[in-house]
Amino acid sequence: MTKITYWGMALFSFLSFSSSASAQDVARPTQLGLRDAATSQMERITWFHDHLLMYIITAIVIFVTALLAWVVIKYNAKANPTPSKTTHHVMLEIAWTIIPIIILIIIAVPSFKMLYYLDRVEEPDMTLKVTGYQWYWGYEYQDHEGINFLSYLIPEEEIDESKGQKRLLSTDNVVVLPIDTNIQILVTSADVLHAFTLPAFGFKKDAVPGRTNETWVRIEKPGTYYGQCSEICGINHAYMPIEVRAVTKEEFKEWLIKAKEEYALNTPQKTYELAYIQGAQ
Ligand SMILES: [Cu+2]
Repeated sequence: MTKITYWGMALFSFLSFSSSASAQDVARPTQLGLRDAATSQMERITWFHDHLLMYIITAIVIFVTALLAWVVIKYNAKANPTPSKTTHHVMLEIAWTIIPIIILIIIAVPSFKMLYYLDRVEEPDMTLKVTGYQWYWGYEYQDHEGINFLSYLIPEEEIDESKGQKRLLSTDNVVVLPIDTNIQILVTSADVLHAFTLPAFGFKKDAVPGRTNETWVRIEKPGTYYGQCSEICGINHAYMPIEVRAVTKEEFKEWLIKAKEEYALNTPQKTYELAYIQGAQ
């Protein structure tokens, strides 16, 4: 095989691999960079990292490396036997104070804008309450007659790959959410600290007992997305994954009808943390 065909095939397999991975959010072997964004939040985070920070840090690294090389070559004891006695240089001191300040302002302005954007949404279309337990997640659809269920990891020996299930990531009860909807997400815990994390959605929120943390998402692409608890919470910390299926609004309505029957016997989960916070306000 010629070299050109080999590289052509490698490129082709890379391109087809990366495009097929967007429907299912799983980390890829040898992956570089962030996961494919599924929400407007993650798109902004990706832009901030890939198109702003990356250019700035690359320029700084090249500049500092070149400066060091220049000093090593030009001012070593052999090349420069009688060193200069200069200790102050006003212009240089002003420059190395002002330039870093300008760089920090260039980073800070879009960074703060994004933090406020990610923080909360004024009028959410629906609310999902997430509760962390040792070691599973509880979900409550507060606007949909309180549909609620618990979600456990599917054990490795029961994983059915023909159904697209993934080892250590698939759960028995999947969270279903509609796309193009502003979804408020309330995160709390019933026992110890957990963290609710979904890389493709661009959020990671601590689940704190007795406290309700808030975030929101607007999912743009239908698909299955996976996340994991991201706060060491005990022996089964690695075995409480999050599986979210994003569907169209019509499919979500259909799912609600089924879910109401399926989870009808579930009693409401402990909501005292939320009641406490609301009562205190
Ligand atoms: Cu946990």
